Amino acid sequence: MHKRRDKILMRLLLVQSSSIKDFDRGAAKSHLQPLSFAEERNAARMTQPIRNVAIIAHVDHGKTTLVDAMLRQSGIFRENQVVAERVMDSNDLERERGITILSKNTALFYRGTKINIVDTPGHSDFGGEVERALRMVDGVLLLVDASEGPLPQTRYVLQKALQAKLPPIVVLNKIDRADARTAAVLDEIYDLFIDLDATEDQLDFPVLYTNARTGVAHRALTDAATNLQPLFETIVARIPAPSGDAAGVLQIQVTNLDYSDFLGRIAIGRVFNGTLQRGAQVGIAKLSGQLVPTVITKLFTFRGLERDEAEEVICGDVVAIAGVEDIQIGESITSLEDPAPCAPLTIDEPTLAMIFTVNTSPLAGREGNLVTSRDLRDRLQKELLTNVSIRVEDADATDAFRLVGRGELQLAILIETMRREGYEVMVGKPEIVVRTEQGRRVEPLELLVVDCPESFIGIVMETLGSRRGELTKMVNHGSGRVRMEFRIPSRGLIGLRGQLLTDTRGTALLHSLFDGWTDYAGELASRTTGALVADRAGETTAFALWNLQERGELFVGPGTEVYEGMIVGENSREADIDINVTKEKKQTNMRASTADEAIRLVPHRVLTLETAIEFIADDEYVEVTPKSIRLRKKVLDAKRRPRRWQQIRASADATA
Ligand SMILES: Nc1nc2c(ncn2[C@@H]2O[C@H](COP(=O)(O)OP(=O)(O)OP(=O)(O)O)[C@@H](O)[C@H]2O)c(=O)[nH]1
Ligand SMILES: [Mg+2]
Repeated sequence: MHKRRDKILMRLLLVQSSSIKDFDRGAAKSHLQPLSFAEERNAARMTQPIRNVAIIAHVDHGKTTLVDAMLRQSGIFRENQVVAERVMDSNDLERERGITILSKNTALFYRGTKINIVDTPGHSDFGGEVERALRMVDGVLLLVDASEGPLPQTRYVLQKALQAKLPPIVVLNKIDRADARTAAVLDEIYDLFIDLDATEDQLDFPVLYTNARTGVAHRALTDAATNLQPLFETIVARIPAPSGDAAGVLQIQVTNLDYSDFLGRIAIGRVFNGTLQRGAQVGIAKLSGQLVPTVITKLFTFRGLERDEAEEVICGDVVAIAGVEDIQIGESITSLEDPAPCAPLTIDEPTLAMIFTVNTSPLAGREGNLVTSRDLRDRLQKELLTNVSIRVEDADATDAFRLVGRGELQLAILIETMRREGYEVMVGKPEIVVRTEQGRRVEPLELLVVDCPESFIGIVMETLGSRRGELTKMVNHGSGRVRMEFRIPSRGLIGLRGQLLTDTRGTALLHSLFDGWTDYAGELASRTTGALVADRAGETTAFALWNLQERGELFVGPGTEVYEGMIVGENSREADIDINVTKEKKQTNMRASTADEAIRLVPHRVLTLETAIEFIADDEYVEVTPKSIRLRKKVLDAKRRPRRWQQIRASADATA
């Protein structure tokens, strides 16, 4: 026992002395005043002080930027290390889109205290990531943009944090913005806390004012702070130290999975109790209730972007474990003799479903190499292991799966990831999960905030009215923009973003939040335009397109390979029409060159994955391959295809 204690003390001293220098070096490097060394070292402590904190906020309020600044100032990077901006957004899609998709762990040292940080995504579709992250921590930094104020996802993440009884530190970020309205936003935050039934204790939150870009945190808006020291101090002072007994029964809960080419699957979790030692015989408490014995051969702790191999990890810390292949999120690692698994993780139910099916189009298999139903099934099963907020069900048809997730973006990100891996897949129109509760049909409801210039109020109200949105609040900040709040069935949100952006010439901002279940509201209006459908296979010609472009908006340019039943444009009228886009110009004596005609072609609309998904109707698919995004009718053969407008007529006649 004594030997072990000495070992720990020794390590602590090493960590503490180096980390104090690190922080000051980091602060100095960022042209800030070096800090004094007057900190007393508490070498008598058994374990190193630790704080575990998650950063939560609405999308784009600056979480990842703040983590960047914290890492830099903690001196975690080498002197000459080149570090990308928003370094925690490490996967390709995150970097391309500038958003965080997956929660990620990092750790830094502030004057001898290890601060484990979880950076979380702010977009509501990734709310499941936040729920898991909260399991790992003892407190949160609630970031709020000093100009935008609290938005739906601020409410969601704060609600989850308060429910988990995690003390918050409020950080008003982007105080440098010209339109910052810091005092008013702080009032709005208090209102939000009260609205969420925060307790007295929870209301007594500390407030910091930050510019995450320059890495400065103020305790009072006008004080002379020049670095993030006030933030680090507040974290150490106000986030409770982790509880647990290092000598107690081992309890670890896996809340995240990672993968490394060298190490295979890596399970990340918090040690709630006991000490995990390398080589230890432990039990994995499966979600099924089984206890599976295993030996832990490789453990790591976090340090900046690195992971340090460790001999043991004591309760309170966050550990990464390699070599346990079939471990899953939510499962516990515990003692074999005296098992005490952690309570299972429960997270909100997903509400949006989409059919994924193998690509059956005539051009299938040309661009991707993973195209069979088997490939698709395996890939979706793999996704389930890391993505706890989706479900996969077998759909009625063969070769089709029903994916249930949190939102269009979440599913679009999955599809985008799959196409980059070489998959071909077709997806159907997203549909909202409707369920029956005590004999009543209920559907999910959403709290929607639309922020737009005053001049567009009318059109926004009209669009939302047609989707059964109910205006609950309208605030005019006097800046020329208004903020309107609606309650609206989640179904009404499908394709809404695209339409409102068109309605408001790209100026509207939309934020939504799942807000419970409501009685099924009946049919909603769907797309009011028809499709221009290719009536034969071939290659598009400029001549044909030029003749057809009056009909609506085209999605393809000249020289594109098409097939019968492929959608090549949007009709400006309600009905679908079949058109020949491959027609060649007849040779005549007239001197009109094809080049002239090509010049007069209106540029076609380029569909992105998300706009394609928003566009399609019930009888259509988006065909996704590594190189192309095509739209098609479910039934390709024109003669066998049901006509959408005929069905609409029929149903209208029936009710008349
Ligand atoms: N002016 C200003 N801009 C900031 C500040 N902090 C962050 N930003 C900018 O805000 C944008 C979003 O920052 P991120 O750090 O990606 O925000 P996030 O909260 O991590 O976003 P998600 O993870 O996608 O929810 C970036 O363009 C940042 O440069 C700040 O203090 N002032
Ligand atoms: Mg982020």
